[in-house]
Amino acid sequence: MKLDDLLSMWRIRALEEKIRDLRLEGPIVGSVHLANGQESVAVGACSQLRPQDALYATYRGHGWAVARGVPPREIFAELMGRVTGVNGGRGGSAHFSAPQHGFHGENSIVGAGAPIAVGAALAGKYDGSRRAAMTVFGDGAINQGAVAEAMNFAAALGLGVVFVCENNRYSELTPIDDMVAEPDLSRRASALGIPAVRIDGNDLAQVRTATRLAVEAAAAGRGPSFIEAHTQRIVGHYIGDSEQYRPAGELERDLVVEPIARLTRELLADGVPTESVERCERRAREEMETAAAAALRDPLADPATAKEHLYA
Ligand SMILES: Cc1ncc(C[n+]2csc(CCOP(=O)(O)OP(=O)(O)O)c2C)c(N)n1
Ligand SMILES: [Mg+2]
Repeated sequence: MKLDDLLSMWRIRALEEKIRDLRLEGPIVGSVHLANGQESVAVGACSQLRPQDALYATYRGHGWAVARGVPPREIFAELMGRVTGVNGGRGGSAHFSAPQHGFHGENSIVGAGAPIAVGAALAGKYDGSRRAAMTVFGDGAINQGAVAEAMNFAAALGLGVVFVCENNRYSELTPIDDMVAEPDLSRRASALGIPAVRIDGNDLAQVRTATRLAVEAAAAGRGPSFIEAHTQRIVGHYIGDSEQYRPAGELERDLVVEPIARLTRELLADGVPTESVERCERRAREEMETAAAAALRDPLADPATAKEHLYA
């Protein structure tokens, strides 16, 4: 079970490290945001979602898509503008979606997923699906008006929204202490009447428990929940970020507690053979190399179709 979790997190890490290489080598163009170090939040939260539940992610969403079951080959192809991409190469790194997997899209507008998830939960009330609509956003996004409005509306109408705030302590290059006076972000939700918890997002068990309770509440018609998951990104905000803003020693500390290092230590302490632990990384990297190589062989999307699927 714990080995499966390690493999799931390695799949995301390996996918994103391959994406980084392809971005630096050229086949991927444009702005790319990686979530190295935050994998446990995506893996733990998505493990509790049911097929009918809807997830709304951000530009830092590749791992959430993988955790929701979107095939890596289609993600690589999407980021490389290939016709076989999950959106035919139109969405790219920050804007792809796969509703057939309950992955209703990334979004580059900070905080914009929250009101959309509220709409999905409202629709779920009318269509009888009682879907949980999960929206994941960052500690910076919580200061967006749209997020506050979405939380209040969900609370007032008792809608089944699961608000997941990934608190990685930074909004782009700005540390959280420069943005808020109250470090406990969950109090924003409590103040609006939403049950809220703060958890260690590096601990898969805590992520699973908090999400299970939130999804159960949504499915039972008991309204929204808020989860503040403490985490860290161990790479830059975007590929190319020189990370000058990091205080000395911070990254070294984060590399000790980040979820893959943490679970690896736990497994070895439990007596799981080193070989079994190392096989997870090897297997994940092999899978991603194969998926990326296949996507690279696929044809580029035809520019003549660029205006298809556009609505204005
Ligand atoms: C409405 C809006 N304002 C500003 C930006 C520029 N921007 C892109 S990412 C980002 C940081 C958001 O930080 P956070 O919500 O903590 O998420 P993280 O990047 O840490 O995952 C900002 C300000 C944007 N994309 N959209
Ligand atoms: Mg952040």
